[in-house]
Amino acid sequence: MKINEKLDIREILKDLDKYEPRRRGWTWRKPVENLDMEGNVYSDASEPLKNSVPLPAAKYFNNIDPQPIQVITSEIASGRFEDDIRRMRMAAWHGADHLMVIRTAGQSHFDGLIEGTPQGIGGVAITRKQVRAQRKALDIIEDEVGRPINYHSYVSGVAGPDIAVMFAEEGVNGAHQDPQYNVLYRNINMIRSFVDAAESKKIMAWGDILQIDGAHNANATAMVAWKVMPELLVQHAINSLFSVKAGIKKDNIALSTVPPTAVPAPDLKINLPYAKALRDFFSEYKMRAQMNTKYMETSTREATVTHVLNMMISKLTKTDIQSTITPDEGRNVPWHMYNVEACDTAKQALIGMDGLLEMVELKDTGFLPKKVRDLKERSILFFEELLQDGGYFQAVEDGYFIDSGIYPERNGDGISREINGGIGANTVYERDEDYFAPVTAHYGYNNTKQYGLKDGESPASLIGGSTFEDRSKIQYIDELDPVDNVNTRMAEKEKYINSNIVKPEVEWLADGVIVIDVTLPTSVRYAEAAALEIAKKMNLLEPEVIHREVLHQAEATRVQVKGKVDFDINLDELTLAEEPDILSDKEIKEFLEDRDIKIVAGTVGEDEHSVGLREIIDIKHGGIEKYGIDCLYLGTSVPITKLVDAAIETNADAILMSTIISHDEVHYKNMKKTHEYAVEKGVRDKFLIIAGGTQVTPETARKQGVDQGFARGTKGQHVASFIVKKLKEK
Ligand code: Z97
Repeated sequence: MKINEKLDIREILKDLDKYEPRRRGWTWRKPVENLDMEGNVYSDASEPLKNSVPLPAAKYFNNIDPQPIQVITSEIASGRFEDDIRRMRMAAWHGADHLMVIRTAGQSHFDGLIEGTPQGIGGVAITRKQVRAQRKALDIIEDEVGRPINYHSYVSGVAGPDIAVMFAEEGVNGAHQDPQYNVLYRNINMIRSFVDAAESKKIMAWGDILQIDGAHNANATAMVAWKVMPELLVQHAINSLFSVKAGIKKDNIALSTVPPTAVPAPDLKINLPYAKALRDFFSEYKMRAQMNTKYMETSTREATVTHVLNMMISKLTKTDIQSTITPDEGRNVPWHMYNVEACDTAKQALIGMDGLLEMVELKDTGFLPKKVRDLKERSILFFEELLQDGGYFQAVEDGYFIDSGIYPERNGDGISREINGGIGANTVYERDEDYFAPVTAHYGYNNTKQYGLKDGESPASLIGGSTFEDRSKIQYIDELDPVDNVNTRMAEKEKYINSNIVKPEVEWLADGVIVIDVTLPTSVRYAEAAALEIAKKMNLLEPEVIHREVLHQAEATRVQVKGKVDFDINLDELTLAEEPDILSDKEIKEFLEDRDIKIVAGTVGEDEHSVGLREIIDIKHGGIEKYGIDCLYLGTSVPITKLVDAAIETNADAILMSTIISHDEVHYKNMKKTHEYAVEKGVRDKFLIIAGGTQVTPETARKQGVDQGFARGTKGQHVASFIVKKLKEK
């Protein structure tokens, strides 16, 4: 794969029936002690990437891209897996190594594995084809960035064990699995859910799949999210220990933690003690932190601040996986740019807090430990009461969970499910005497001894291996739906695939969506209506307001509108602006290090506009002084003869002449005169003549005999690069 080429989705789909995942299991980042990047030493960094997109400010640091120690998650599931693959590549380049595929359709609603790749409504269902295509694409992407990428999805619903098997077969590396999720949020029968979970977890243990629980859903569902803190500890405990008993190693059990509140509440005062209590109780397990979607609105700014505050807590309590939720969750529009921004936010914040725990520590007296203890006590009492009252199933039936009172207070509004009710009720049967399950990973009794299985042998050996050992037994079904499948979807987009015809996109190739940002001097309701009218006048199709922000209720409102354009752009018909030919600061400095370079400079003719030239020179504005170039500034309205004579006298390497005034082409005439005077003096080859000004066209300047012309927007780096290049040529 060449880094400057697009992923060829058709190539990925080719021979998918023969694809085999190259590894099983979860991968953590590799820490590097005292990683040194350009003299910056990191305490909590992991191995750098082979290829990546560094943060914007990295250009001042020779483009270093330090990677934090935490795994970074991005959720990508726009509903079209072929486009999601492209976004996964973008996210990986921005530092994500845990890519989650979650469907808005609700996988739990399906009672079996689905074949083919139906797009579905508001999301795709999990299918073998889609999982295989994405894992195969991630193999390519992980080679490209030089770090393993964990692929993740969800094991839930009555098809949970089937999905777990498929995930183990297909090399899925992480999955949510928590029977409490089925029970509380999907009303699936609790007995069935726990039996299925035992089986699923056993399979996940075989597949070395990292498991994330579902406790965080209580934060998003509860009326008052912070009040469920004590029961969250209980939910985590139930699932974690269940997983251990089913055979998952603790290193592969991650708690799904979510800060229970957000600003305007006093964020850290509530969220930090909670995170600390979790860390104390579950010190042997991994923590995965995610933002609280309940408090996520459409403001990217607000979501970003919440994300950063949350990461401060992650850092203080040593979270292992940092998830990035984007404001998309607030408006339900997953877009490329928000995934990428959220990955960058995580990377920037975590690297920014590198070494924090070497400098500060959490206090062990006062408010924090008091709060931590209070939470722990409440959760223990919750658990004890649950046991006294007949155990977990009874407690759920009695509405213990997702109650809006902070335990021991109860408001009687918890979610209640009947022990014998819900989807899949009464579908659990005792195993028969001669029950026989010759499969590799199986929970409980499978009666293989009577068929001659010896201790330590895989039960599947009795049938020559199950699909885990013998992949030829896997049934791969490509597409069942002749209308809604990846081939028809791609055929519709043919014109845009690997072609020079482009159209804007936010989530799907050529979806045509763009966003306009409008500020109007009026109140919200009028601003909203006016913004839509503006979008229509701009010929945007299907305009829709996606964000509004009061700047002042009478003075102004900011509105974001999304809409579609229905035209294409042909890249072959574009004229590209000349690219400035610049060297990096490091290259310039290295070249100039042992050389004494001098320039003389002045505005010429009768031109008193000195600001532009001063900024090219001045160190404060990033001018050429910063590279150690000796600058002799002769002032304004300098005669050109004086400039040349000074250059001769000081043995300068270049003249920098500047003019803004351009009436009667005086700026070009002065360039010509300078060149000719230097020729007349026999010194033209002794120094460069560089001319700048707002009205200068480089090409026309060169025609006057000077070495180069620089126009509006020129920075010291451009001029220094030019000087260095010319000196190198010499
Ligand atoms: C996250 N943003 O990253 P269905 N099992 C568990 C879950 O938490 C979920 C499902 C299954 C969130 C993901 C919420 N979690 C969103 C423990 C979903 C999904 O496809 O909705 O039926 O199941 O954790």
